Amino acid sequence: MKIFFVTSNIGKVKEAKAFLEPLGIEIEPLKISYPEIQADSLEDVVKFGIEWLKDRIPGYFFIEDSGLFIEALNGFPGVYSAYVYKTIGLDGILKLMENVENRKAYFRSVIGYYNGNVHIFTGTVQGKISYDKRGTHGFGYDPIFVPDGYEKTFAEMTTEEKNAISHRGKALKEFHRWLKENLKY
Ligand code: ITT
Ligand code: NA
Repeated sequence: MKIFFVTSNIGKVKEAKAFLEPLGIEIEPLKISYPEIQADSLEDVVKFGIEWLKDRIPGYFFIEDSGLFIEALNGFPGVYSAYVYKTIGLDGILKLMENVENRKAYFRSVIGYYNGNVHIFTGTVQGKISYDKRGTHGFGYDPIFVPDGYEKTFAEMTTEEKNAISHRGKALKEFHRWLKENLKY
């Protein structure tokens, strides 16, 4: 089967393909920008995005909204992660975290799939903000995020290594389990 993944982020596409294509699900990226509302939750952003997109996409599709939540910053950048990444960036976050001992943070991913109805799948990974940028793989905040149980940042991991433990990998796993049960492909 083939499903559309509506996103402007090629890093997300790479991860979704690496995860789903070996399982027989073909991903067709679609770069259509949709309004991302200022909401309190990633779920609301996804649900609003689907409502806007559903009559504009010729087939089943999914979108994904994700964010980095830093404990010492009361969950910032959270739902503002994309905007913060483009503005103050990794250096800005490291600066805010200077002399902060509590490095705890988590990533969260919310996938919304539309097939006539909306289905939501989520994943979380706990970790820590590093003291400097490390690694060249991945995208976004990967060079400053060290998942619990590891010394490496996400940017020092291969796509497969990251997918095995990441927020997006977990959401994709739930999504795949649902597809398998419901579509019998
Ligand atoms: P879309 O078109 O799919 O919305 P986007 O890059 O705008 O792509 P989001 O709205 O979900 O993505 O914003 C999430 C922000 O968090 C964005 O700056 C990403 O770079 C970052 N991010 C999301 N997942 C990440 C991951 O796995 N590793 C590092 N940074 C991540
Ligand atoms: Na976005």
